Amino acid sequence: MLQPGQMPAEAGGPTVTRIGVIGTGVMGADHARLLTEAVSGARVGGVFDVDGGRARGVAAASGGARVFADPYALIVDDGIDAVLIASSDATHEDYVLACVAAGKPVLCEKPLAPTVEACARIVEAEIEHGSRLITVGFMRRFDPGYTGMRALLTAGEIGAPLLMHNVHRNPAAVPGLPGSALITNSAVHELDIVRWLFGEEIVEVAVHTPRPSGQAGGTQDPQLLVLTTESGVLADVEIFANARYGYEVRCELVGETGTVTVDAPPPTSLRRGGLHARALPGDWRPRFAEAYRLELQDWIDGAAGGASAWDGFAATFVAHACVAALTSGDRHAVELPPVPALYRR
Ligand code: ISE
Repeated sequence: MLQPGQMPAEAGGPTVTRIGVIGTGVMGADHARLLTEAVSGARVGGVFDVDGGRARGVAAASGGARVFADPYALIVDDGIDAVLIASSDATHEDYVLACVAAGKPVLCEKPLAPTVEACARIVEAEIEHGSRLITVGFMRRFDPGYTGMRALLTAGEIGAPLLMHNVHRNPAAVPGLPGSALITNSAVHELDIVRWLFGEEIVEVAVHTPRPSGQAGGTQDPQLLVLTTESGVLADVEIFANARYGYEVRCELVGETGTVTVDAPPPTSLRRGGLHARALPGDWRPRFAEAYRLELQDWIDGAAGGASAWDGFAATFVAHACVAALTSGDRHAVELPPVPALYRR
């Protein structure tokens, strides 16, 4: 039975894991490019997309990978050792369950699934299988800024943590997007990072809303989430999906004796005409390029540093508590079920 540290490899040749990529849109294409150009020990073995032309384009760019007409055929194919799922969120559950049934390691883009019930079914299937096959694509866990912050916190450099201020901005979202999507699609990263950074659960959430931006096309945007952890750390998250000026993610952790800041300043900046300017990316791919690369390499190496199915369940569970808090305007207690034995560290 496969363990996270035992990625299968092509028989007889060099150790190369053949990855089947399901979903070749923005994220799937980017993952396929990284697997081809920037990750060692792997290659794209096959691709599937509902848009056949898009799949063929990514297959050609990946050195001639096979194009599958059926995602389930890709999953069970003997020429595919492990599967990367980057299709639409609603399809994740079926594909992940099929990977578990086939006993193949799977990296599923976040969210693991859109509902708490679907995430619970996935966790149950993995427990039934008896060993861990699922990794969830919370790539910030590999971002050098966040890993540096965690290392300083763990080393005691800033004393006990008290507060964390997070900023998460996108230039533009689809007009008419429900306010809940800002939480389930974007802030879910901070929900994961808070659990990972402090190594404890979020026990209470509240969502505050200013008047919506006139640029947001009717969406409740921005929002301010306030998360309370088990030990009493408060983390606030500004989530602003129509900030217009660019993509930006940064945060500051405040401890009893110091603070740690995560930002991603490009190495080049311009001073001219009384201004000091630096470029901002248009979306998350350049900002988290190194995090995506390290995440994939960790997965291919079987190092198991990524988020587990339980982490995916927990993030969706807390996200839905935030959505309830957004709707009611009240604070919501978050009571996660006990961690199953398979996921205990
Ligand atoms: C997007 O779906 C992502 O996952 C990005 O990492 C996040 O920063 C962005 O807000 C989401 O829309």
